Amino acid sequence: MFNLIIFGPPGAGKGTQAIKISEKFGWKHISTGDILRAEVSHASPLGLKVKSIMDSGHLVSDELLIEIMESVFIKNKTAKGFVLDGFPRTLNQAQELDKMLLRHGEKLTLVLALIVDEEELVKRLLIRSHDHGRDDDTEDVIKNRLVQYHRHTEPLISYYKEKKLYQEVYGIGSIKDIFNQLCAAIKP
Ligand code: B4P
Repeated sequence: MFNLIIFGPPGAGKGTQAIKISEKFGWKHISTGDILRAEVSHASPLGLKVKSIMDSGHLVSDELLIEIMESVFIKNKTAKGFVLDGFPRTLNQAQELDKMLLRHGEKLTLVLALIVDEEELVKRLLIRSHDHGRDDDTEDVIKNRLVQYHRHTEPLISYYKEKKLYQEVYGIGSIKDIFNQLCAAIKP
């Protein structure tokens, strides 16, 4: 099983590229952002609990995310591979992911990080807010999402570098060129 993480700050293009990679290699795409947004749109008990957290740009609790991840993993255990998009976002999530994979006789294969400067990130998310009206794509919330990224998610870079799983791809340019660079780094 190929277990790939697409890593990067909000707006780096994780979702965009994760969909393309999962289609090309036939792997299961897991976007925690999409899972949470679906719960919000169905107004499920979980959705009602996380809506205000997401709308403010904060991170949803590790416990909830780890629980969601394990249940999706178990449901898709026959998959040839996973593309994790938006998870893990904290050191605790990363450690719990390692433990979960181990419990199922698996391990992480590769972490591919999209490198995009902050000015471009804000620009992209503001364009998306105009096109799709996502509740967390307003300027103030985008700023908070970037703060949360630097505070909680960026430390994962050294975590994965130490494990020799981490590789960077420059994330500015055409979606197709970035996709080709990501594919070149994946050796199933
Ligand atoms: P996510 O849904 O993961 O949101 P994201 O980081 O903003 O998206 P992404 O980087 O995938 O950007 P995209 O491809 O769409 O999370 C949303 C919220 O959910 C979080 O703030 C948090 O509250 C919660 N959450 C999710 N996971 C969590 C976890 N593990 N723990 C705790 N909380 C969690 O690209 C952005 C835009 O750029 C798009 O409009 C796209 O069209 C455009 N784009 C992409 N590539 C481009 C390119 N090469 N050039 C120009 N534009 C490009």
